[in-house]
Amino acid sequence: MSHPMPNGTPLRGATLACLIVVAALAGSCGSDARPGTCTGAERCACYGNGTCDQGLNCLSDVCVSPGGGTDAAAGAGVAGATGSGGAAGAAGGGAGGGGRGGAGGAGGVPPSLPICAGLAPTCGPAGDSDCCSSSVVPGGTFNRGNDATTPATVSGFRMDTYDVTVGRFRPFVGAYSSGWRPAPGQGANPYNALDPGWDSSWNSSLPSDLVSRLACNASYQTWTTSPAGNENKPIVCASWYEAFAFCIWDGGRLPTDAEYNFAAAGGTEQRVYPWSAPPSDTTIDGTYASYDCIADGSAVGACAATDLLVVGSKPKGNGRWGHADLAGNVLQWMRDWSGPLVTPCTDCVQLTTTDSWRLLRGGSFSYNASYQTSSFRFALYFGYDRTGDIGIRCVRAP
Ligand SMILES: [Ca+2]
Repeated sequence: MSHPMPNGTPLRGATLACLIVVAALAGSCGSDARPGTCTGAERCACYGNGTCDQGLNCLSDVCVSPGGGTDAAAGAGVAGATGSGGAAGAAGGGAGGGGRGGAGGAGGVPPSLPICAGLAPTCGPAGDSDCCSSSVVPGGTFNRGNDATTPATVSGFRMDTYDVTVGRFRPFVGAYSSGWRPAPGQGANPYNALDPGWDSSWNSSLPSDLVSRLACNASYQTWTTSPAGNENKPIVCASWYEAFAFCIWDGGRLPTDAEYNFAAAGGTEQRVYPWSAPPSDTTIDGTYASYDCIADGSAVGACAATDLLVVGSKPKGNGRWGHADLAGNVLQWMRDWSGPLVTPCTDCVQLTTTDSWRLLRGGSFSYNASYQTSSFRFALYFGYDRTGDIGIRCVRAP
């Protein structure tokens, strides 16, 4: 598989200052609200034994609704509370076909956790883990690219454990095909006041024939019109717009370059690879990640669809906070444009571009070891934005 070379735009001085938004996270559940009043929308903490009230499920230590109906109601309720629901919100709730459709209503604050409603826990090396699990990445200050000249501070966030699977993408395709679209402003980074979130002008870049677009590469595409053998593989061939739309529909957003770098580097540990222990250790082989097209046991560079593995196949290569496949298997779209690093950086994101290159991170099954480091950044020119080794990973409120 070939790609244009990573964008070589050199670093340059600060052009954009980032602001910190000290915003109360919507729906946080005060301790006095427990027990007995958690509806699934407040992100109440689970009890110490991993249980919740009222039939809610404990997902990543937070109580969430097990069903779509409750979440749809919760999403509508939050939208109403903000006073900014509207026609698009009605469209989101009506077309979404369940909780996440409701969550997508305009003006509403999406639930902060992915909810695998109706999806069996089939991910991970044993095929029994929640495909929508996520874990908190605590905030901190670290050096982007393991370079002391480019520090950044990120606030705590939650990142999905796995790349978005075909099975997880399937209900999104259903909602999308029924007309669901992101509402303006959704998916904004709550910590960055400059991030406007979804731009309504981007709707024109969401194709009406999404399903046919997902067949972008006869060898590597993973989407199937009905569930076949790929449900636990990463969805590939989605454009940046579709990736962002999915994350919004799922109650999250795309990660910033700094956030993904932070997670892959183990924050202040400044790991060379996501699994490096000690952090300076440069060990990489096929037990840590799918790269160099060796995952199927072939010779280096003998690329085949069998190198694109189900998510979480290499737990030995998990990152500091349990995230799978932060390097290798598929690349992931970042929220940022490529170009100069934003400096200084506090919850920063590159929101402007002069060359229309979008940023990706994470290496892929086809790239060699040097592309799997936590420092590696990659970019694609818009218009060349669907490949068989680009996937999706979402982040969300902690
Ligand atoms: Ca191979």
